[in-house]
Amino acid sequence: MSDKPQVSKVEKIKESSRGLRGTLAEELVNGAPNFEADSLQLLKFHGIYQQDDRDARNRSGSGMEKAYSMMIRGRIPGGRMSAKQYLEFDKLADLYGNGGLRLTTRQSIQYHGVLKEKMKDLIKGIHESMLSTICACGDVVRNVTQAPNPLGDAELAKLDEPSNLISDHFAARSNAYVEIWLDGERVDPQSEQEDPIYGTNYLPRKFKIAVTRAGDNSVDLFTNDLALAATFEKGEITGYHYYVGGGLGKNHRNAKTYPRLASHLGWAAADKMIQVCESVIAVQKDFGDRKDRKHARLKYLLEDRGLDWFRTEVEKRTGFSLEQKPEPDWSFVDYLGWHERSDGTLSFGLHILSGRIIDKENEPVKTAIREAVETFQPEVQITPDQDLVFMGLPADSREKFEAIFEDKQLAISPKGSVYSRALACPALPTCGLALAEAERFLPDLLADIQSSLDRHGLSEKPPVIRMTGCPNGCARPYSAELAFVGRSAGIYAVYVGGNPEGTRLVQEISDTVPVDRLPGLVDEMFTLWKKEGKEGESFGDYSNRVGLEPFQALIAD
Ligand code: SRM
Ligand code: SF4
Repeated sequence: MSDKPQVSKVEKIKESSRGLRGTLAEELVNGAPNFEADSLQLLKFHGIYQQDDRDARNRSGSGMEKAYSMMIRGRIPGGRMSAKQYLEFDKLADLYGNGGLRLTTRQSIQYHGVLKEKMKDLIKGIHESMLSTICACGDVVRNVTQAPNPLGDAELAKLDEPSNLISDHFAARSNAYVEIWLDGERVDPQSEQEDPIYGTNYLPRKFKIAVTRAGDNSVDLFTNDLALAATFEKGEITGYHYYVGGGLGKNHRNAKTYPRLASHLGWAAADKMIQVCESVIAVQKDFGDRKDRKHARLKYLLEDRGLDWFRTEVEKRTGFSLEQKPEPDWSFVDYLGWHERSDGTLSFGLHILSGRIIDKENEPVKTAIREAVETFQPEVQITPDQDLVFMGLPADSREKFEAIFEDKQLAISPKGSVYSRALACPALPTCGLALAEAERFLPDLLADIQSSLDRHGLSEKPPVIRMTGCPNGCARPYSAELAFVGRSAGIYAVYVGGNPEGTRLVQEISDTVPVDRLPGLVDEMFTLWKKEGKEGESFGDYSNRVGLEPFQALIAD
């Protein structure tokens, strides 16, 4: 008989957690700076990761205590916030975090550096702003992403409702969150009704949902477990195309783990939306791998059993067939800069490199954004590219808005063409899984890449560049045109061949490129693209057409 456990350790922790309670309430007040190992798994369901400052760890060497703090992530469907909510989030960062906000690739906001004793006040503050952190992490449906709507497009505005509905419907129902963080009345877990969606073991792994309009890929929908692409008639949503089984995480040199783009499941009428979502999630809940967390995402179920099997299982649960309509064509929609909205007001899409909103010496970005929000009281929307769109600015506000930034010597536009769509994950020093730098190294790398583009006369068609500190793929490197993924300190895997629309995966050139070699390598790749690229051909399309060999030869030289 095999002595292998039937389910992973995390499964047992969830199962015995009494509705995500565990010993969190007790540990919260035990005076220690950190939580116990099992509790770290449960904290995620409440939107919290325990971290320690990796720089401090390096400085201290072995033997010294880790500098623990928490990362706390909001649940903000579609990244939509009122001015009041944004200002509350801004204030909470100063009161309880490290003074900064970090916009994420799923249109949320993270606080870093929150000490254990401040967590409760922070979460209460978020709750008072009518948002929460529930299910922002954990084996549940995470923050729902949604196509940004800078123009006040009436159809895109119709997506607010399904996004909110999905977000609410798939939030865990346990009273634990209210009890632990909001001083709510304690309920006996035994008397609590079992979660109708998640039961007691929740999902096998995290589950990500995106909502967009058919054709608008500003949400990178193919990287989601489940994506809904709305079709419209006379301004009303008629139904959704469903895509399933996208996901990016992999491990270096482990062929059993891989990124995968979502497959088209079919189309169903709008009134069937929750039924289809519930059915897709139920199939993953019933059949997803609960033994091996590296094989537990929906994408592996799709690969192992096939799309037809999956569709049959979904249809068994819905009781109707999904229509096989032709798929939409996809494009990326740019929302940066000034735009006139349908109601005559303006929107401004502010590029924020790696989504980091923090005041630095001579760069008071957080203060400037706060001042702009206080002055104009706009609604804001965080984008899946870690940027911030201000919406509903008065038609005559442009000069005054720009002056807020100019007075502080802050650029209002991206530094160069390659910056607008470039992404990096936080990596060091906060991310416990980081193998190499990403966000902190991106500015230097982009400066080099921009000057290469300028030198070659290619700055009009900059590639989509993304960088991560490990292969988990948080800044979506595998759907970029050119990507750098940390392998170990100072060593990166380099990928090419995606496309600007985000509908194709990259391929790896090499996974042992030293960081100092990156700028030169990119410049040599651009030399080939300039020489051999067809008229108007993007870097991603060019590199996909010619294959890996010419690029690998550059490394071998
Ligand atoms: Fe992520 C884990 C940051 C979007 C795939 N991700 C982490 C953790 C929590 C590290 C950890 O587990 O200890 C990172 C915290 C770093 C820090 O210090 O803040 C982290 N992920 C992020 C964010 C903040 C990156 C960013 O630059 O914005 C994004 C937060 C999104 C949100 O608001 O919910 C973020 N992560 C993503 C995405 C992109 C997406 O969802 O659109 C992916 C790839 C898509 C996917 O899920 O496949 C992604 N994160 C992962 C994985 C690999 C999952 C896998 O299936 O293998 C991990 C590790 C894990 O789950 O074991 C991970
Ligand atoms: Fe951390 Fe890796 Fe995600 Fe970057 S990609 S935030 S290093 S888990």
